[in-house]
Amino acid sequence: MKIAIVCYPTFGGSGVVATELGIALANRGHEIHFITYRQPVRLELLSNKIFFHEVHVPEYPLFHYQPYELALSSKLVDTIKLHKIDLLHVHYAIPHAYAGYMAKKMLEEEGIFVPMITTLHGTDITLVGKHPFYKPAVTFSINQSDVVTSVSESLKKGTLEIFDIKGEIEVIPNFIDAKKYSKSFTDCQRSNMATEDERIVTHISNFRKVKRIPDVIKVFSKIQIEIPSKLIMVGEGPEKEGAERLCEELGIADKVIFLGNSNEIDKILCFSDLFLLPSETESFGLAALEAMINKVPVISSNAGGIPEVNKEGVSGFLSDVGDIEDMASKAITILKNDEVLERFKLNALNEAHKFDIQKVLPLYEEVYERAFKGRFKNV
Ligand code: GMT
Repeated sequence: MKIAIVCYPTFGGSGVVATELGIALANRGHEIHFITYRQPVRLELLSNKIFFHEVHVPEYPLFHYQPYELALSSKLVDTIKLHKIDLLHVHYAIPHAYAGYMAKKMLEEEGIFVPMITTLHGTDITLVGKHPFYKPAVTFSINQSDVVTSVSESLKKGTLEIFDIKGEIEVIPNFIDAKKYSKSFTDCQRSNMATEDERIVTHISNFRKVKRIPDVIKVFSKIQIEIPSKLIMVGEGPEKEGAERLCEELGIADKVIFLGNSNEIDKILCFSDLFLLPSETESFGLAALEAMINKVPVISSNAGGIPEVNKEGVSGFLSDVGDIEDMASKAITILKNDEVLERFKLNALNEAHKFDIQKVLPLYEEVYERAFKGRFKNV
């Protein structure tokens, strides 16, 4: 099949999922066309099966806001016609499903019928999409999609509660390519980060409010009193400066390393002993799954879809949002004993395997085939 994928090209989970999905589909023989405003961060290799089409928005001084949706829908129309695309898969409802719908309608005028699959990722629903300024347009574009998928049961439930959805929402969980992790890194360079006797605790995110960055710091602050350890903070975002200040205030600045954005997540996770994800909400928690496939147990909140990924007492522990005491004491339980840590590490790996791409990819392929066969349905 020839599939156009629309996504955000940034470090966020939805862009990562879309990119990894496209690469995996190309490996199965599909022709994949990524359409977005910059080459996606995890899309290193283009091939004869993977193409990237950049959306340009020419600046015009009259416009207070440059019309990205307009440029995207035009680019979709041109690319779909030029490359004879069979199917459009948009990741993140805003504004991709909206632009996709416009492209579909323009193409229909020319007798071209392209089904649209919309995958909901979380913040497009739980944070941004439900805002009254966006809600009617988001409801409309979800309802106009030929197939709607959600990355967790929790997000499906939330979407049905917030929006007036007419059709089905199918849950297809996020995934990980387990094969990529079967060989372990030999150049972990753990010694650059911590001494032999120290544990390494890691957090990776976009440092937005929803990630509860101060909780990460406070939990670590309690851990390091009991257990010699370092905290590695990976990512960039609005909460980063405050986090650096909090480390100074708590007197732990020498134990916390802020690395910024990284393309070497796996190398960092390779020498990590524990992952912290105390988020206010998380539709899935891809970062937790990436930790787990690298044999890193997870201490998380029990919000949203996280319990579908991190299993209580198996791959780690879950606490109520904001319960710093509980998160710290559970973290210490895992970290204080080598055997316990090793058991949690193996469990984390085993749980992560349940989300192997080999299991999840056929679910998307089945959806594509169904949408393609029924492509005249919504005309
Ligand atoms: O977590 C973020 O702020 C980034 C966001 C995104 O849109 O990329 O992540 C969302 O989608 C990921 C991939 O499906 C999920 O793993 C994250 O849980 C979800 N984030 C939230 O729901 C807050």
